[in-house]
Amino acid sequence: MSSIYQHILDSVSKSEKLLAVLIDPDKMQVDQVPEFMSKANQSIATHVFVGGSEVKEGLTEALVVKIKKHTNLPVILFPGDVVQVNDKADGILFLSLISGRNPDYLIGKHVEAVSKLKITNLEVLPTGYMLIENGRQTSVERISQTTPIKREAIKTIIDTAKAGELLGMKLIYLEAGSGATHPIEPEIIRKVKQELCVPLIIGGGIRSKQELESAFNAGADLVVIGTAFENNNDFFNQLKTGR
Ligand code: 1GP
Repeated sequence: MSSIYQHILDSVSKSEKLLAVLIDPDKMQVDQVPEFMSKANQSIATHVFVGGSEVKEGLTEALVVKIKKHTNLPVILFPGDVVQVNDKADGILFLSLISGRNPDYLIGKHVEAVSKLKITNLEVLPTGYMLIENGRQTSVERISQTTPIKREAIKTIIDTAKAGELLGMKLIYLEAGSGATHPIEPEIIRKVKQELCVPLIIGGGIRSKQELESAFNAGADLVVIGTAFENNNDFFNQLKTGR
């Protein structure tokens, strides 16, 4: 079986767009998983991301076990903290918050995670994670105690993304924040994509098929959506396979 990363690269080379459904263990109960995943399986979703900003120990693992029973999609941890690392998923976004200057989120938490990662078979995906200002404080900003990059600071956004790539990060993730009032602007996506060789992930505040397509058209290789699936039962119907 090809690796998660190789599959992403293959998709990018074929211009096939990818969609990750984000499940926050703090917001989804284990008994809601079968129905939710049945809808996800019939949609254009290609990945399941699992993670949240503040999740109690053990919740993520239990949820991942249940998700794996109900889908063949790759399940990737998107952890807000080391307690969310577990060996039941297929991979992990090993996120370095390169938009911020908090050493804990640049390298500290990663050092803490190593002893756990060494005893798992998780595919580790080194990811440059960048928080872009969205008009209000996001939980990533609050917990990491970092300042997002201003939307207007296009050069800083581009150079930060490129620095992440040059440091060897295999993915760059532009984040507006969960539940953001508006997604990352297509213009920012377009300009960052032009500079990057590695795949580009976009997430935060995408609530409609039109916004999803706009992100894809601007150059997003993989889009992450969480809140819209939590709040709008019909959203999966709009994203059914073949539509
Ligand atoms: C959050 O980018 C993800 O980390 C998804 O955001 O919940 O707004 O879709 P939403």
